Amino acid sequence: MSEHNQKFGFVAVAGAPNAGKSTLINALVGAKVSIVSPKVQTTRTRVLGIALHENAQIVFVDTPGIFQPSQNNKLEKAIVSAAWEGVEDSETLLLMVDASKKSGKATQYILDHLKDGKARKTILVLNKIDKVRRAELLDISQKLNESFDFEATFMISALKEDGTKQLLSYLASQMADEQWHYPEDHITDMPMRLMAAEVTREKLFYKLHQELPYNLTVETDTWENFENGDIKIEQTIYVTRDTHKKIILGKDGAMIKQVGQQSRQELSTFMETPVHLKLFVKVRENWQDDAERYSMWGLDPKASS
Ligand SMILES: Nc1nc2c(ncn2[C@@H]2O[C@H](COP(=O)(O)OP(=O)(O)OP(=O)(O)O)[C@@H](O)[C@H]2O)c(=O)[nH]1
Ligand SMILES: [Mg+2]
Repeated sequence: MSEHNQKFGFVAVAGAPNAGKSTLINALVGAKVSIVSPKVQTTRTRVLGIALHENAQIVFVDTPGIFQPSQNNKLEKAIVSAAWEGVEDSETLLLMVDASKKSGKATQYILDHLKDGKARKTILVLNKIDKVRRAELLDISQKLNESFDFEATFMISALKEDGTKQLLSYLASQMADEQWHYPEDHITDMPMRLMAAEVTREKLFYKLHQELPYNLTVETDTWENFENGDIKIEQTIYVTRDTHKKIILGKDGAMIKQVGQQSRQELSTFMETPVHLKLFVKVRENWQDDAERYSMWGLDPKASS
């Protein structure tokens, strides 16, 4: 690619929890860079996913879902604050809406904030159209467009990759004439140790229920590259209560074994080499108060919103 006709830009993706933001970014990048789960609040920090389309390099900023954090919950406040930062920094914003959801409260909350902020190109993306009737879709689109001045509206299914190509080529056409910021083969800026911890956290999200997924965190403690190419990774799952530890271990350690197998498989595929993964579970009642636990995600433990 000649450096003279390169295009480049950042595009933030924001919306209510579970709207499908991470699914969309993975589809546009063409690889899994951000973990996905059926539960809300899966993404905890800003994740960059870098996509190429013709002469354009587009850096997508995945953000945690925006919601009203509970008064005394430090982690929730830090997560939502990271999401707003992603939005504030962006020149172009995709506002993602789950069109199959009845209540648009979270979206309205975000729009009200956007109205007060700086001028930016905001594009409405109605997602999950595979679950919604067309008439309903047009109705949602009309209502949202009446309440906010969107640059464009797209109706897509991130999961089925329906309409995602059109969205990507539209965004590419909007990028400025600017040299690429990343090498051609870069798909994320996330450090591998964090990425590996995120993969394990995703597997736990699928297996665990109720409040448990939100009360745990995963960290990569050691990472060893062997001469034969194999990788050995040790990770600790921090939980807040002994009962949670028991659930994660499962009967005779069956649960943690399954989680370990699934995570190891995905990591081996991703890194194209055998991965040996060892998981530990530790109870640390107040990990949500440890500044150290936040720094690996680049989250601010003192965030106030
Ligand atoms: N039917 C359908 N499901 C979708 C679509 N896009 C995403 N999903 C599902 O919606 C759920 C949430 O997807 P995520 O990509 O994790 O959503 P998110 O907006 O990143 O969520 P948070 O990180 O928690 O804010 C997952 O179960 C996805 O498989 C879609 O187009 N159609
Ligand atoms: Mg997400």
